[in-house]
Amino acid sequence: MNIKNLKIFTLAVFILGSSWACKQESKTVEEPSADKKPNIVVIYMDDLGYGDVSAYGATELSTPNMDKLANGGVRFTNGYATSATCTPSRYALLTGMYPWRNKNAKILPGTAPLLIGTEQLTLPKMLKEQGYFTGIVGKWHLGLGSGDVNWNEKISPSPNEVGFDYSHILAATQDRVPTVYIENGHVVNLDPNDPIEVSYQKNFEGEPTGKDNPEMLTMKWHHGHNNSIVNGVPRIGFMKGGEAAKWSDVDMADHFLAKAQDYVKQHKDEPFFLYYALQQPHVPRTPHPRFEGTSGLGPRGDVIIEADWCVGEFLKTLEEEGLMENTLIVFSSDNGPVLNDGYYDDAVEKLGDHTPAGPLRGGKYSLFEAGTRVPFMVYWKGKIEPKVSDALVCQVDLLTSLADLVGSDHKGQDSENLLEAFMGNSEDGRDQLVLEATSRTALRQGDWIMIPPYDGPAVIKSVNIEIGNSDEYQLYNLKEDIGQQNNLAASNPEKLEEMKAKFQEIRGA
Ligand code: NG6
Ligand code: CA
Repeated sequence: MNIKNLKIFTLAVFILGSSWACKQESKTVEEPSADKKPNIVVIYMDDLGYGDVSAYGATELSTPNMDKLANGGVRFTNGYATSATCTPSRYALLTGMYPWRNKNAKILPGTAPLLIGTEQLTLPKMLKEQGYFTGIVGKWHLGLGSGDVNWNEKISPSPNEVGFDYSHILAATQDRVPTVYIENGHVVNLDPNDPIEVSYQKNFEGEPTGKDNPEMLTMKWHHGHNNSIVNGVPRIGFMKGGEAAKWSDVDMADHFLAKAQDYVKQHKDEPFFLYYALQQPHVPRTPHPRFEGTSGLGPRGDVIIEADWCVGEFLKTLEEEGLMENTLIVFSSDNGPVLNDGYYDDAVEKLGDHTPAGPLRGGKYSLFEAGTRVPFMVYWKGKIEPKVSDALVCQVDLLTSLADLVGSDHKGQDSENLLEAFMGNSEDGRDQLVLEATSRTALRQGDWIMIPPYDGPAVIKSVNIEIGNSDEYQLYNLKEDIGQQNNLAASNPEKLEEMKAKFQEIRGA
């Protein structure tokens, strides 16, 4: 090869080489985006009932944005929280484990230690392992620290120690102290010269309370809720200091929405998981003034309209960022509805024809259906075909199902792989499900539910909800009797025995 030929040869090699490199490059750019893992968002409501969403039959209020998810995705008619109260449902959602396995999984005070062990498998940990950035914005209510939290220092362990890269939360509930936001373990806007103290045992000297200072209240308490007063609202628990850090109740929805939107914008280039846990329509119901009176149903209706608006704004952000086709969205609620949950807020008086539980019996705190059967939909633009599914699914199943989706082998202890049902490809859900309400449990199996006898009042008078207690076994066929009016325990002893045996097998003696 002479010099000239060598030059031509070198040039040819260079051109071929670089076009090959180019192909390689375009391949390496293309491939990850072809199997790019979908973003996952869980939008979780607090106390939203089966009948509170228009796509689930509500006629007295309209929830167009929730409906968009329900009517554009899989809308489950048999979708359950594990529990009829907040803490246990959230525990199950995040750990894939039945909450009754953990005796502390009950409604927690704001000072409770972290309920999830830092060594435990969690949904965000599983996703983190698969390369996801993970975040929570909103209500936590799973405890913080290891007991005796000093709110003026870094709070640990917190969501950040159980799988979340980012957290911006309220510690417990909107009606419990401390009434401050906590970001990555630090109270937001805390003035070190005005330290926060919190107690669920006794008041701090000289501090006003709902009980002793009714003249300071803008919202009256009905039962409980008569300790420290923040923004005119009497709360559960006592708090002192932290003036600059206290949240504004009417701005809470906007506050969490903005954090959720920022989170999406910041992490749009990596697969992300967001647990967006709204506070509505839990008490105290404090709609922003622009939503006041919008439902005609009083503050409970107004905050549902407000929450629906938040969902709409959040979806807009996903759309604007071009993320809709690559984001799977799960929408649900932690437990069923309650009207008067401790404040005089017109929820009962202005209810009109609205039926928060839809056709279901009971409500929050109840072993009857309305306690745990909740709005539940899965939406993924372009990937999931709209459909209504009767498959029996539970929030506890999300961990194992989403693990399958993202290529992880992890399985939650009680979490079934129902990915095909969640994607709308199959009507096969669970065979059975143990439901929990204030530490009592019942068994759903196929179309049937068996509620064992429990002591205690049939109705919690303060909230006016039938909670499922009876001296007798109760057995209902939910397909024929969704309102649980006909107890078939006496007329169908075989089914009853079969279910008692199954229940015992799962729950232990
Ligand atoms: C109850 C509260 C109720 C609500 C509930 C927790 C009283 C009398 N009632 O103890 O208002 O805060 O706890 O709700 O204090 S949950 O949705 O977070 O489980
Ligand atoms: Ca709740």
